[in-house]
Amino acid sequence: MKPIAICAIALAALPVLGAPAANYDESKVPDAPLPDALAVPDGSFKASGAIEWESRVRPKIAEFFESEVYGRRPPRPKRQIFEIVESSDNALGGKALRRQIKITVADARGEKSFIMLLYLPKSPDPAPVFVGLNFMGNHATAGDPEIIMPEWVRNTSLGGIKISGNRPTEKYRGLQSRRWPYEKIISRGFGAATIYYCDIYPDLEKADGAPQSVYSIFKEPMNGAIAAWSWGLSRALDALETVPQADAKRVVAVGHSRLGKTALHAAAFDRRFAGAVSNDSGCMGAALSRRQFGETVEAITRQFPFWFSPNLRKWAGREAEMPADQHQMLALVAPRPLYVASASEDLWADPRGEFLSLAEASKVYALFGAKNLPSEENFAIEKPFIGDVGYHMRKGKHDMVEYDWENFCDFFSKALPQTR
Ligand code: GTR
Repeated sequence: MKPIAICAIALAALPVLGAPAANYDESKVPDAPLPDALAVPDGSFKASGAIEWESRVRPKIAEFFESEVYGRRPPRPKRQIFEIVESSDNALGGKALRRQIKITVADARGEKSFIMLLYLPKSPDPAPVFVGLNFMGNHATAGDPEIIMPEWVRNTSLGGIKISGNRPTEKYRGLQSRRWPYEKIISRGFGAATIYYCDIYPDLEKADGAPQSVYSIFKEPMNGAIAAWSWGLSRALDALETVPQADAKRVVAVGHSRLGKTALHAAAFDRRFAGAVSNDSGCMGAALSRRQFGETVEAITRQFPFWFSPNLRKWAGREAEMPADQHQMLALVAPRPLYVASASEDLWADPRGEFLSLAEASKVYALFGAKNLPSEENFAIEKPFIGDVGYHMRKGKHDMVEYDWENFCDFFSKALPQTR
């Protein structure tokens, strides 16, 4: 394990100003017992079957995560319009259909629009679809010259190209295509859809983008970027429901890192999603907070307070007292197929904590009759576990690449119903 540890220190996100140094030493992980996956947060009731868990435990867990962690998810907007603004039946070298759908959402205080990019295989039956947000604009996900650029992008720097003045650039076209291997996904029989995350809630990182976010269309005050991004995935699903070649009953929410936290949240709070992939989602994603390994509640709420409910801050350093931990968040996806992926050098996201969390959440899957569930020996580099839930740890860094997608496709090809 030594080389991994050395790499992790180099790789770990820069120290968060004012936060204690991150722990990467397994022997220093606190010995804090996990809340029972089958029980309500105050432990006063434990489910002995799936129906009891659904009716009595699940709502209390969801309530905890809304009030103490992510904030309340915005409601469905009063009005929505879906317009195909660009389409081709001959995309990706003739192998795919491409649709670009403008989604307009409107509520009491105004409206906002954003574009969903969608590729679908050319198949006689409606295809299952992976839907996820992207970090750099739809045009950064593929070299395809037809992809419409967003109007506003966050100032950032990628591949030596610096964005300033929030203006998108052609130079970003395809720059993150390794994270979106569309041709591979299409060849496996899946569609893929994406929206630029800052179109939903600008992630200014050093300031709160709420005023320019979708929250501005609602009368009620709301906060928490992850809840807003997750709401954006639900709007993507609404749009997919209008596309005849997409099977809206087989849509899987997918995301990497902060957008992996988002994908998990979307599937947890919108049960129309047929499943979820949480890739390298770490702290307040798949990883167990009680381990305080890598990123902690203290670090994340100091650096990114506006991703969450302001209530989360009060749990900083008090993880062991939190009435629920992230395995219970994963369990909100049950019994739908769930895939957690880690990367061996991504210690900031705590791969072991992500794996153990899935193993604990599996107890809820077992209540629903699942038998093929992970155990300790499945925490191994590049030996994917494809059972009633899925897990792999890719060798390497914090990222989402073709290897990850191959395994997502393997898992969901088996786990989703074959046809609608
Ligand atoms: C990091 C943050 C992580 C993860 C990551 C990302 O700085 O600490 O929780 O979300 O950003 O989204 O890339």
